[in-house]
Amino acid sequence: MVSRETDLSILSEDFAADPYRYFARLREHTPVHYEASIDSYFLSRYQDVKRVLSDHEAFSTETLQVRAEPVMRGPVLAQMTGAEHTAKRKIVVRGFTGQALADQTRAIRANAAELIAPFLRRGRVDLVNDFGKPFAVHVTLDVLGLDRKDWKRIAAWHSGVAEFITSMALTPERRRHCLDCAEQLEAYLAPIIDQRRCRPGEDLISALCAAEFDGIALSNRDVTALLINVLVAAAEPADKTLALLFRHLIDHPGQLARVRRDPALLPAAIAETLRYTPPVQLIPRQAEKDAVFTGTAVPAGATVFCMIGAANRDPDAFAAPDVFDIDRPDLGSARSFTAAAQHLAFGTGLHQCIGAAFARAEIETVAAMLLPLLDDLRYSPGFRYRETGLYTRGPASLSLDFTPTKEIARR
Ligand code: 2IO
Repeated sequence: MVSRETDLSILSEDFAADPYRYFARLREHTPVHYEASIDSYFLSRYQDVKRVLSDHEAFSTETLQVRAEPVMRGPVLAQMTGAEHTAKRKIVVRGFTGQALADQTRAIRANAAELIAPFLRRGRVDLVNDFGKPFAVHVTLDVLGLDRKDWKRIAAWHSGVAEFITSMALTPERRRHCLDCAEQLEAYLAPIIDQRRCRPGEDLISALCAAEFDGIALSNRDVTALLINVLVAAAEPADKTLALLFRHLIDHPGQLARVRRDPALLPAAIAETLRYTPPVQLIPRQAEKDAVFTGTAVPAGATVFCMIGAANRDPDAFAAPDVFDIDRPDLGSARSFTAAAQHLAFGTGLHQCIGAAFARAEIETVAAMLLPLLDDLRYSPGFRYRETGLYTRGPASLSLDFTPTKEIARR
């Protein structure tokens, strides 16, 4: 199979405008697509992506040393293996399950109510920029026990960190900017970490400070890296997922009507949104030894990108993959937020997303709150839908008009 000769570049403007147009071609003709300018291989078939993510020995997360560590100011969970990974992952999981998750659900509701209120009478909201982005950051700050009044500064730093992780090529100026953001975020967190060590609370920062690995407390560097890791991972994909869910439901009025009538269908609608348009489109790995995929060799040491969007549309894994269908039997929505998920939006294997249950609770809670408030949902006149991003991808904006429900009009 010829894999190096192709006129398609994943780094081109055409691809960025609508990657979904190219996924079938990639899967069929160049399932191992080599991108020379960044010396990386892109895998688009479901089975190949699944294999790379499942075999963490043959395909390591070594890539994160250059892609994440400089802005995380230390090692992130996905970089770790063995006993260290198990122990530290457990600590973070505890911060996102059980009582912690119940408290977070309350914070999700409070933030959603507060942030949507100013838009209700107007009958118009940009679900990404007016609501989704501040909502995602507010919720994350509550989870970490950080002060919401600092959200704009933190959001700006977090964007710089996310840009570093998700860029294919950075100019020296952008690189400097991203590293600056990371340094400022680290400096902001340092006194807070010290303070939680002295006076612990119920938040995740205190839990990380109190935790031990091998009988030794986590260092400030470790705590900082895990905090920035959680901040980026929780905030970056959330507004995208929410906006994509609303987009698909508006485009499928029958399914929207059913979800309105029966909010118990929301988890299936969210899972199908994640399959159909995963907000995290790429997951990088490093081949630890020579590998072969459908006849194409990938050398040891190579960077391999798993194309989650393409894998989730593979007809070998999902029937009629290009149709948005909350009833699809092959989705198994009950397990779509667990290790048994068939879609790959949360990755799979050892490093599968630790925040999947939290993400579900967050999007389900906010969607269940918003839908009854926003009647007769439609795109604002003249609105042009546009998605951006190669690594993480979502709507640039989603301007919606709605009829305020009678109850709101009376307020
Ligand atoms: C933050 C890409 C937003 C993660 C990453 C360095 C590690 C890991 C992911 C997701 C989403 C981010 N990778 N979250 O793909 O923690």
